[in-house]
Amino acid sequence: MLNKRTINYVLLISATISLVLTGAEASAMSVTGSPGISSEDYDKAKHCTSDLSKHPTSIEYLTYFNCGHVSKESNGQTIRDFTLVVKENQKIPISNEGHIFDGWTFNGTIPGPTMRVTQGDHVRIKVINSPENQHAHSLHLHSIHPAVMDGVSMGGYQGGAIPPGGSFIYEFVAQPYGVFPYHCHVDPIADHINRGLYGMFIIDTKTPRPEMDEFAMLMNGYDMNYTHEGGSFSMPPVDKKDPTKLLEGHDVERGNDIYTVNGVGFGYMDHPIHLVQGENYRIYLVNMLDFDLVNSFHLHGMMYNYISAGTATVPDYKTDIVTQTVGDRGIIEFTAGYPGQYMIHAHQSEFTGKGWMGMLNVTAAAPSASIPLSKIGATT
Ligand SMILES: [Cu+2]
Repeated sequence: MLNKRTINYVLLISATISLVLTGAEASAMSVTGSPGISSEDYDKAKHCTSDLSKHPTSIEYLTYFNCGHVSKESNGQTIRDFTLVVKENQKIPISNEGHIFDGWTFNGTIPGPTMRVTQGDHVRIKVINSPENQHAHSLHLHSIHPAVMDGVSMGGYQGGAIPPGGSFIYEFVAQPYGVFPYHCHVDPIADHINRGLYGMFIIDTKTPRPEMDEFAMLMNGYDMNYTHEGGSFSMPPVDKKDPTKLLEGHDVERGNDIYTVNGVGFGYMDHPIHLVQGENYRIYLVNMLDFDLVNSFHLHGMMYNYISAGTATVPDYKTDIVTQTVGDRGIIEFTAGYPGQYMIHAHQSEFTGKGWMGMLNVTAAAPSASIPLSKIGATT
């Protein structure tokens, strides 16, 4: 059994190795086993939860990483089994002011659980559509997999529409590494997604990224006037008397009334996220806000490195605002700077006023701590 210091050392060595590997060398590695660290020790370093059936609160969601039930193939390949249960008509608290959303959920929460695997793992996700539900559902994961595992009903695939009372196991080898959204893909998709059937799926690099404290943040929104302005998007019908015009009365407008990160509007205003000056932090950021074209993440008082889609080990650029369209995602890495309270929020005032606003509380490492100014800034 390795202690934390040993694990850190292994991670450091592994991270160093990753710097000298070329892309071709890295991709040529076997899918069985990670170089330099066992899957058990890697899972500990990832803070994988031991409570796979937990319904995390929006506070717990930050650090709730579900890495599945782990077993091994005879060739040593890691197998990860997950179970997602779909339930409709769930009453989900979505603000600090008492708003309740009539949602559909994977495992009882919006967003659904963050599932976390390592590139090359054999992944099996069993989706159970509860018998009391009224609709078929599916699981569509982004990343690479066969069409039969894509969770789309077009093409007649069994996993594209699981009837109430049914189940389906989505099975594939996890690739490539990166951050991905997952969501239901049954039509009308605007309803099936935006009732709450979505979450985050992380495929980690085989060689661990440099060790940092890590958070999951999924940006979303809620349409509370569902029965009034609901409806699915489709081609507007043509006026056959005058084909240069559309038939009147067929416009479908959808909009969000509440905006959040991790499901609860202003959740991190009431519960600021604690950081320690000089420590490095990594945020897995996914945007599942529909009906608005883009969402954004702004950090006050600090700058961060950004890795688009999480599909690289070195950042694309340094910024303090990143903009993501629906389904987009990436990795943020930064060093906590001067002590104090700092906002995180969308840089669209409508979104911030309606809930997408939180606080980071940076404290000094110790009262006598003297952090050199050179350490205060985004990681290089
Ligand atoms: Cu669905």
